[in-house]
Amino acid sequence: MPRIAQKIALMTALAVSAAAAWSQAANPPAKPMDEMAPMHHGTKPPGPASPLKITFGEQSAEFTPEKLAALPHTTITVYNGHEKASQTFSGVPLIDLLKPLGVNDQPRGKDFRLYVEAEGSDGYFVVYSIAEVTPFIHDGTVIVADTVDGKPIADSGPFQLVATGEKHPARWVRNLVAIRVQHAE
Ligand SMILES: Nc1nc2c(c(=O)[nH]1)N[C@H]1C(S)=C(S)[C@@H](COP(=O)(O)O)O[C@H]1N2
Ligand SMILES: [Mo]
Repeated sequence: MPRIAQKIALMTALAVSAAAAWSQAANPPAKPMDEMAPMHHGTKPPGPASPLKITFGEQSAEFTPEKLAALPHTTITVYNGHEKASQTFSGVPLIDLLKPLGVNDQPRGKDFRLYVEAEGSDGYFVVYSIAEVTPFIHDGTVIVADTVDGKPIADSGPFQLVATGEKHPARWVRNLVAIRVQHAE
């Protein structure tokens, strides 16, 4: 091989191995699922039971367990895909708590840009779209539950957000302390 061709071959080989090393560093091989940190769970220990605060713009309301218990309840029976068991929760439909703050329970047009953040005392929070929480649009039920199988929601209470139609209980926020209705930009 002429010297120039040898040089080009060597430089190409170096460049290829440098690129491989770079790609290895930038994209380390995926770890198996069970070695991954459970980043989807809250990090703080649950705080003391506090009232549930609901906000929509300037409007807000607070619910103690007694105040919520006095409102009309709905019962849903849901399958907990993690516990592999059916559970019956009773609680107040979320939309019934939002409506008095001015949230349209029959959304149209730009109303569909509203979404709900639901947060637990450990800081874990999830999002539901406004459409998902109103039976006017969605064939599902989202409640602020205060009992499960006829008993207060002990460790996960006093309130837990529970929804029908979920294959995993990831959006069932335990120790629910805040609901914020927000407008997507
Ligand atoms: N407050 C709070 N609620 C939460 C969580 C959390 O970390 N904090 N984790 C969620 C997730 S990801 C799941 S899978 C279930 C866990 O319920 P389990 O312990 O019965 O499986 O609760 C959900 N609700
Ligand atoms: Mo989860």
